Amino acid sequence: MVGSVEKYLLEKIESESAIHITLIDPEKVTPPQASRVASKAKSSGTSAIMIGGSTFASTTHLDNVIRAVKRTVKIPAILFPNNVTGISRHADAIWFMSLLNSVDPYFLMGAQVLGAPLIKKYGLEPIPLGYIIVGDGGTAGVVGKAISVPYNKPKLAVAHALAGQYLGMHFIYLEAGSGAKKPVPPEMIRVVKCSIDVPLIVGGGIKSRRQALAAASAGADIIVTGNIVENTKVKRKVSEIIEGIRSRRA
Ligand code: 1GP
Repeated sequence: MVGSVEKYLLEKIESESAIHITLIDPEKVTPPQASRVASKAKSSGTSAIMIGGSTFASTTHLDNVIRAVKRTVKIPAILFPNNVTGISRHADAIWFMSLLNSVDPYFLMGAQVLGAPLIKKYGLEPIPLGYIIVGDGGTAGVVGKAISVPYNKPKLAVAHALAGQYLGMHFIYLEAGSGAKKPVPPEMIRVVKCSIDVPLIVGGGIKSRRQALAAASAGADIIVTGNIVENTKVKRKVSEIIEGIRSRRA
């Protein structure tokens, strides 16, 4: 079963080879700031807005941030939940994700069981996602109790990604952690991409045109950036990343 947001993402990937999604951490913005970021990111060519953060807990604020984003841009708003508190009725879809290398069953299936009835009640589109923490892993790795896949073990990343695909996940996400000093290495992206048949998302620490180009050239279908929109030069930074992604096709 493929919903309308997932269909939109797949069609965009098909027509553009690789796309960009902007991540907004609700903990770091007011609703008007989120609205400004979404508007600038959209005009720079981002394909969707993801909303979530590793340590976020206020559903009221989350609701307000998403409503502000939805009032401003027409591209999909997709939840990127760290927990059941990351669910809002105002979004278009939710990455229904399992942290595949967590040692805590809560992040593998516990939070999902608690959140599923709410997703049904709100009519949110769930998009099944296998989430894999690699390298440093940052706050997401600590909060999610992940045994991170080292950058020099790409075959381990492949094993996790394949397991996710075989369990039925529609997308695989290699996460270096927000603000990671070193983004996911192109070699790891390449071997994972060559082994799976579902779209590959890559994020964490991508800050430049060159890094975006390297990730897209290695096979990332979706590149997520969050940190770069946390300064005042949103439009310029997002445009630069998207130029990098697009120059892969040039
Ligand atoms: C984090 O992959 C995302 O979950 C984005 O990372 O904030 O480093 O861009 P950055």
